[in-house]
Parts: sequence; C-alpha cells; structure tokens
Amino acid sequence: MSCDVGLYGLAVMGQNFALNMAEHGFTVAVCNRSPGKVDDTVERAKGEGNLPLLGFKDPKDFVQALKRPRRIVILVQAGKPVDDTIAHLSGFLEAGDLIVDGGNEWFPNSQRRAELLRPKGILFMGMGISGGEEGARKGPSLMPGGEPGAYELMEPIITKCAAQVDDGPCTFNIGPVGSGNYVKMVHNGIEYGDMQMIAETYDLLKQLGGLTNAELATTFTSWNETELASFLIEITGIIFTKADDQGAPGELVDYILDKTGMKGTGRWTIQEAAERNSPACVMAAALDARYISARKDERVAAEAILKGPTDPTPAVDKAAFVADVRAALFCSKVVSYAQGMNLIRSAGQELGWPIDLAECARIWKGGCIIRAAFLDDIKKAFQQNPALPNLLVDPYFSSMLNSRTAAWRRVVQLAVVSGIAAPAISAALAYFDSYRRGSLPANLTQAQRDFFGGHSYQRTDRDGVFHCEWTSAHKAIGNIAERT
Ligand code: NBP
Repeated sequence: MSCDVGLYGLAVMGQNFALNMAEHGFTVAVCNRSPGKVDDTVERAKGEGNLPLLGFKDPKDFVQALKRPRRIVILVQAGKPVDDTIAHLSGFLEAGDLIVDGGNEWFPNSQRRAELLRPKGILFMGMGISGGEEGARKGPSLMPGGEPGAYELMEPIITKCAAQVDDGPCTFNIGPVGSGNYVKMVHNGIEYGDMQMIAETYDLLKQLGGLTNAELATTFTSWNETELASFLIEITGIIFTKADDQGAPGELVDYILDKTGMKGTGRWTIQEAAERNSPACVMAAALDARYISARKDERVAAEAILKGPTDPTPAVDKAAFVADVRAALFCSKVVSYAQGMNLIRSAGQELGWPIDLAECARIWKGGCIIRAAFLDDIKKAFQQNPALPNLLVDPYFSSMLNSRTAAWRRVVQLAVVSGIAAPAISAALAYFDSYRRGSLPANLTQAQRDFFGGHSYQRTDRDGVFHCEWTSAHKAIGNIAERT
C-alpha cells in the first residue's frame, strides 16, 4: 500500500498531527527514532476510529511506503535532531520529494537545510504549527514557507487539516523557505505579549480592584463576549474556577509558583526586532517579565530591602476600574499586534518575502493560541490598505484607541502610583504616545551624538547635513554637505 504522506517524530505534536491527517482521509505512514511511539500511534489510530495510519520502525521502509513525489513532515525537537533526521531520511529520497519541518525552528536553519537539499532536487519547507496538542489533532494554524513547488505539493493536505474559519482554512502560502518559520516566531512573540498583558490585568484587578478568583472568572468570561474575545481570555476565565487538585483550600492558581518557563521563540522575536530596527516593546516587556519571574530568590530578598509607595493605595470604584482595565488591555493588544505585523513586514522587505499581512491575521483566527475576534478587524485593515504603515492609524483601530486612551492612562497612572508593575501595558502606552507625536525629544539625543561623536544632524528649517562645534573653544564648521 502506498501512503499519501509520512510523519516522522511522534511526540506530542507529531502523533496528533499524524492522526489529524489520517482523519482527513490521507493514508499516513509514521516513524520515530524510538519504536515505542510508533506502536502507541498505531494503537491510537485504531482506537480513534480505525484511521488509515501505518507504523514503520525502519526509516527506509517508512520512506519506501510513500507515493512519489514523497511528502514527509518532520516533527522532532528543533535544532540538531532536525539535521540528523534530514540526513538520515534524505539518503532514501529522490529528486522531487519534499521534506516539511513542522517544528519551531530558527528561520536561517531552514534556509540552510533548503540549500543543502537543493543540489539533490529535494524540496524543503519550514512550516510553523500553532495550537499545541489540541490544535495539532483538531486543526492548527499552519504557517508554511517553502521552495517553489513545495506548497502545491502540501496544499491538498494542509488546507484540509488546518483549522477552518469563516473565510477559509488557517493556512496560506506565506512565501520562500524561512518565511513560515518567521511568521510562527512572531506569532509566538505576540503570544508572550498577550499572556503578559493578561497577567498584568489580573494583578491590577486583584491588587487594586480587590477582585476574588470568582469575580476574576466572571470578569474574564464576560470579556470573552467583547472586543477582547480570544482563546487566552477564555482559558483565563476557566483557570480562576479550577479548585486545587491536591486538596488544598481555594483555587489551584493561587498555589502555582510565580516563575514562568520558556522555550526561546519569544527571545528570537526580540532579537529579530532589534535586527530589523522594528520596535517591539510589548513583546520585549513580556520577555523581561519572564526573566524577572525566574529570579524568585532574588525577588524575595529584594522585597525586604526595596520600598514601594508610602502613600495609601488609591481607592477605586470596582465596576469602573474593571471597565478601564478592559479598555487598557484592548489598546495594549492593538499596539502589540501592530508591532508584530510591522516586524513581519520589515523582515519581509529586507529578505525579499512579500508577505501578505491580511492573510497572516486571517490564519491566526483559528487553531492557534493567539486566536482572537479582533484578528478579523486586523485582516480587514490590511486588506483595505496593504501599505498601511501601522495598524494604529487604520480608521477602525485609531477610533477604537482614541476613545479608550483616557481609561488606558488612568490604569497606567494607578499602577504607577500604587507600585504595581504593568510593564507591557505601560510600554504599549509609551509607544502609542511616541508614535502619535510629530515631534519627539530625539533632537536632543541627536545633538548629544553630534557633540561627542560628530555624528551630524539634519535641521527642521533647511536641507542639508550639519555639524556644529558645541563649545566656545571650537569654531562652528557649518553645513557638511556644503563643505564636501
Ligand atoms: P519535542 O520537541 O519534545 O521532540 C521530541 C521528538 O524529537 C521525539 O519524537 C524524539 O524522538 C525526537 N528526537 C529527538 Br529529542 N532527538 C532526535 C534525533 N536526534 N533524531 C531523531 N529524532 C529525535 O516534540 P514536540 O513537543 O512534539 O514538538 C515538536 C516540534 O514542534 C518542536 O519543534 C516544537 O518546538 C514544536 N511545537 C511544539 C508544540 C507543543 O505544544 N509541544 C507546539 C507548537 C510547536 P524519541 O521519541 O526517539 O526521543
């Protein structure tokens, strides 16, 4: 029997994505380094409706079971395991076959692998998969970027296996190799930002608003019916209702240590934002918050040394405060997504990937962790104006922001005077206040650069490039352009 597609790597993601493909009618061959997982997957396929899935313990048999041109999805740990797997499998492949790496991979690694395989005529694709275990099984958001012809080979499978939303499957041909990994990386950075901003709203509502877990659950659940409707808001509402599972009184959330782990894709996003000169302060604040959270012992020691505000915490009207926090969260989210979209565009321009931002927003509407109602509005904004310089100046979003800035400011102000850190929400407001100003104090920064380094400056009142001797001991030397 010839199989339609192969899946190598049967941990959480691979096993579930293999079953997803089989459920959509594709005959799937599966293989894994440790043979036990092959048996587990075959058992699951039987148990979940006798799905068309065949297990192979020998990679050569696995490859030979596939119809040509062969399509193999790899879902092993990113980095060296992917190189090892490609080296192993490619020995059995022929020109025209395709390898798809579905892991969270650093995009230059995908580009390097594509180059390595090109002389053999083997196609390569890096495809970000979002949605975790459940998404992989029931329909993830798929972000493919591949060699010419690669998408066409995978299209019949991935358009069926991706999450389906009102305007189609949550996938599209993002562009060349690396672009799919890049979009997935930014997706993960946005995810960091969303999670941090929600954590900040929780802190503010609890510390300043005095909301109990029951009230927090009600608040987040009701927010899920508003412009904030999203997967992360929905699960947050549920988290506050979960009783402790070890028999301690109250809710589990109160017993979880305040240390956040991470696997590195958020850090890549910030490294890339710096590389592309693209502001990403919300995601950077979220990354910093994770680093600070990890230093639990230091924080506990510092608590006894460093003082917070001495003035009494201002009293708040609970209902009004909840409304303000909702507005602040929405505005901050808009800033974060604007920064993520701009980063994708900057990279796309520099790397020669003409990525469709409206389509990126659309494929995040379902299946993935950042799925949210307002992604439809983001899609529309970029559809109406693909050259939109910033989501903030889209007519819909600018009006949403402008009508909420007073609430946003009240929340940040209250956080500051109360000594409650809200780094992502505050950073978002600072970005908004910088971006909306035609004049910034950067004139002074540039003057300093010219003072100590002769870096020159432009003037507001005349053309040219200028340098000045800033102390009386030196003579002004005038317009550099005129001198040269
Ligand atoms: P893991 O990232 O935990 O990797 C485990 C798999 O890698 C196993 O199949 C293991 O084989 C295989 N493997 C390793 Br480790 N070293 C290998 C080697 N040298 N050669 C061959 N196989 C090797 O699996 P995962 O959590 O399913 O994630 C897979 C990819 O998807 C990763 O890139 C991950 O970042 C990404 N991702 C994960 C999630 C998630 O929620 N887990 C979500 C989105 C994306 P073995 O069984 O023989 O040890």
